[in-house]
Amino acid sequence: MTISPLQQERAKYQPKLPHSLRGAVKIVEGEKTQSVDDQEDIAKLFPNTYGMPLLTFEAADKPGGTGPVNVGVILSGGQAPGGHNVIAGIFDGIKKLNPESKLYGFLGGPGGLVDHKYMEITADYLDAFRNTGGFDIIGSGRTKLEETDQFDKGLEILKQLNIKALVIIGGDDSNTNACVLAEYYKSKDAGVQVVGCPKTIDGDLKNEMIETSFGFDTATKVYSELIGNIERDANSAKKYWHFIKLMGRSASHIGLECALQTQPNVCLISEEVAEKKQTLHEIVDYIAGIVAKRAANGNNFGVALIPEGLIEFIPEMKILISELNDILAEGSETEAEFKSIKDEKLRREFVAGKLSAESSALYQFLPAGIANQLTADRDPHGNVQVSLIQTETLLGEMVKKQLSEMKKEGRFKGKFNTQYHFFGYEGRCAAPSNFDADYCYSLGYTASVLIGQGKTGYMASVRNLTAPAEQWIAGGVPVTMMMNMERRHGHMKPVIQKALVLLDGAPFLHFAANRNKWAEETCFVYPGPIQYFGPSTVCDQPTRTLQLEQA
Ligand code: FBP
Repeated sequence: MTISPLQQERAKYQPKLPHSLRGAVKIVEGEKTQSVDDQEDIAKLFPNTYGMPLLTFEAADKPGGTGPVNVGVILSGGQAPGGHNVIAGIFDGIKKLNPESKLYGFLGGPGGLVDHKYMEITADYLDAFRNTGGFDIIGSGRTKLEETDQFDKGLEILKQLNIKALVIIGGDDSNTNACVLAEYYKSKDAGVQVVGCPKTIDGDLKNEMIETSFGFDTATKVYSELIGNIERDANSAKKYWHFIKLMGRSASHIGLECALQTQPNVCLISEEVAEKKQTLHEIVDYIAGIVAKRAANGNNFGVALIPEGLIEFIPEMKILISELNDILAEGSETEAEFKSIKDEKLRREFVAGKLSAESSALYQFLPAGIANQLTADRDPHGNVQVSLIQTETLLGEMVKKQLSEMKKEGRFKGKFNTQYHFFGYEGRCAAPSNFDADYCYSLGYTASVLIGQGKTGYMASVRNLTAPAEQWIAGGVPVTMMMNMERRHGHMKPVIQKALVLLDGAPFLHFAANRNKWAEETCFVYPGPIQYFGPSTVCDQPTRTLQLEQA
């Protein structure tokens, strides 16, 4: 197989570990924990794994040997840079516990456990994946491990392979399910520990003990490089407004981090839109106002960042989408009537006539293409597929319409030409930055220590991340500590709280204090590509979000 020169050099990179993980490790037990909310309910649902103490690792004098331990690993959900290093950390960690230990990977995500699809990860096989992006070492998938018959099916193969511990690398939902699985196996005395690792480029799995999810650092650096390149192009040609949608299913952490790195003219934050109950009109007005102001200064160009999840945070759009879901519900009379109409304009008129007055007005205000999209793209449950809506085009087209009105009134005298982009998949499998390479390896290594100590229902935690890696604090957090009860599909369920952008947090406040200047002036910053070799000030910097949070 041909590998790039960078990959060849990168294969030699030895990820940095916290001091406490470099030799023998001692576990220090902290206070007993409580869930963030709904303590009584969560305690009842997790009688065996609730209330466990926080764990911190310290360097020990004597190594504590164990017998060989077989471990299984699963990659769950969307790809995030660094996943291969988590697996490398687990592998090296359990081999250190005992060289006879074995690591099995379940193939294609959680489904691999249920369907008994697995492979042994050997040293030779693993070596080619060290410090590389992607999840292709064993593949990933979005099957949800929720049902007891899935757990029982999984247990069959775990027993067959003599696996004593399972590491689930995933986001908030996958780690919630990992905890449910830990509780189930413990209640059955199945002899299988379950440990989680915090993954997602979206950055929305974080709290006091999990400072960031892995992959966020690399993905935002890749997007920021691309945004910086576009900013420079915009500033050179001075003839386009670029509307860039950025991945992040719901929270706007990615958009905010990229804005902090690149200082664009506009960056919308979904959480703020929801908090201020902004309408689509108001958002369009806001952007059009900035375009007009810049045009008045002779700057007919700019860059606007739009978070992927925005639509669902605009209260009136949420209502419209839910009404559309009802009108076009699978098998309903209205759906049949809608489908019998072939002409798109007539279809739109039909839908507008069925909506409430407010939603109908909003629906008719949308560009025709977007209105069509809202009734065309349905998921298997018949719901509008919000992630497929081209929000960047929606906003760009609406701003164009608004500016032509303003032109008639003499409030806009410039030009407005647009380019549209969506950055998401471009960043999910990038070669991990030094930060992610080190952080992921440390997380995997931490998981192996938790396994060696017989722990279950814990998530690997590595903190103090703005300090040099040797000062990072490794340990374990009981997953139940991060939980509360939320309504999901009509039922109250225990889940890990999703971390949205905090409007009183330092990263947002810094952005809010500067955005007007960035809007009117041209303050672009061009971060350039991720550097893997060179001065630490360039190669080892954590995200601006982490720096501001921990300043
Ligand atoms: P995870 O939450 O599983 O890490 O995935 C996040 C994400 O990358 C989102 O940013 C994006 O909306 C989604 O996955 C895309 O999913 P898919 O890979 O299924 O297209």
